Amino acid sequence: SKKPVRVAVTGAAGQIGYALLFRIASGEMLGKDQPVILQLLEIPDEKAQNALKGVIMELEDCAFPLLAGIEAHSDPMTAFKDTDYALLVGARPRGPGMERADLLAANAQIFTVQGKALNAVASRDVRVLVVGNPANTNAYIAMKSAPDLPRKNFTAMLRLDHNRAASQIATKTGKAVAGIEKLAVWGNHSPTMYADYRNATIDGQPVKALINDEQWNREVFLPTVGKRGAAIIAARGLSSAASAANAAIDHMRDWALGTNGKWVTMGIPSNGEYGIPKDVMFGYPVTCEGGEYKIVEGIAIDEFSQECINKTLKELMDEQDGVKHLL
Ligand code: NAX
Repeated sequence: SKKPVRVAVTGAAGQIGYALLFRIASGEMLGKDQPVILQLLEIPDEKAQNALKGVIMELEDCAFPLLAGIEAHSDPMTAFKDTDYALLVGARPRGPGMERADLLAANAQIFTVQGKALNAVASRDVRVLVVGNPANTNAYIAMKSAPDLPRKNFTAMLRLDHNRAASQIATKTGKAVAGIEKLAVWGNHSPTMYADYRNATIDGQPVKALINDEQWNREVFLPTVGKRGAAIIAARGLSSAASAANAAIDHMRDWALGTNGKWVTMGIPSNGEYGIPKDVMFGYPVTCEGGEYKIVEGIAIDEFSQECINKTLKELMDEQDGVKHLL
C-alpha cells in the first residue's frame, strides 16, 4: 500500500474546514488508495484550539481507513513541516468598519508568515492552494514569501466560480453538468471574474449556439455567477462552505490525479500568457496531467472578453499594489 502523504489545512476549525477535512480523510481528494496525515492549523486562541480538538475527535470517530494521523497546531512552522499539500483556508474576514486596505494588510501579514513557514519547512514539492480571501492576492503573497519553492506550486481557488458557471449553464440548457467541456473562468476570485463559455460544449454541442442569447450572457449569467457568494450569504446567513470545500477538493484532486484533457480553472502565477503580467495570480483554463497543470493556450479572445479580462486584471493589479510595500 502507498506511503501516507501529509496534508496541511489552515482554518481547520472553521466552516469550510468542517466540510473539507472529512472528505480529505475519506480519500476523495487524493484517491481511495492514498493514506493521509492531516496537519491542522488554527490560531492560538483558546476557543479556536478547543473547536479544533472537537473536530479532531469527530475525525477519529469516523475511523477512516485512510487517515494515518492527525495533528493539531497553532504555529505554521510546525503545521507545515514536510507537508506535501497545503490548503490555506484560514484568513482574516472583513470586520465591521474595516476598509479594503485594512483587510489586505491583515491578510498580507498572515500569508507572509505562512509563505515563509512553507519556504522553511514544507516538502520542496509542496502543492499549495489558497482559499482564504482575497484568495488570488493571498496566494501571490505566499508565493513571494517562499522564494525557495517553485512558483508554479502556489495556486488560488477559482474552482468554485468554475463550478458555479457550469451549473448555471447546465440549468439553462437543460442538460447534465457532467457533459460540459472547455469552460473557463479568467482572473480574480471576485465579482470581476470572467466566466467564459464561448468555447464550451455540452454533450459535444457548442454552448454558445445552444443558448444563443448574448444578453443572457452579459445581464444574467455573468452577474449571477459573479454575485453567487453574496446570494448565498443573503439566503443562508453564512458564506458558502460546503460548495467551497467541494471546490477545494476538486482543485487538488484534479491537480494531483489529472483531468484527462478536460479544462478546469485554477488561479496560477502567470508567465505572460494572454498578456497577463508575469507572477499575477490569475484564473486560467488549464488541463492537468502527471501532477502538473498546463494553461490552455491559443484561445481566441474577442473584444468583449478582452474588456472583461482587463477589468479583472486591473482589480488584481490594484490589490497587488496595495500590498507591495508589505512584501
Ligand atoms: P470561518 O471564519 O468559518 O473559518 C476560518 C477559520 O480560520 C477560523 O476558525 C479562524 O480561527 C481560522 N484562522 C484565521 N486566521 C488564521 C491563521 N492565521 N492561521 C490559521 N487559522 C486561521 O471561515 P470560512 O467560512 O471557513 O472561510 C474561510 C475563508 O475562505 C474566508 O477567507 C472566506 O472568505 C474564503 N472563501 C473563499 C472562497 C473561494 O472561492 N476562494 C469561497 C468561500 C469562502 O468565502
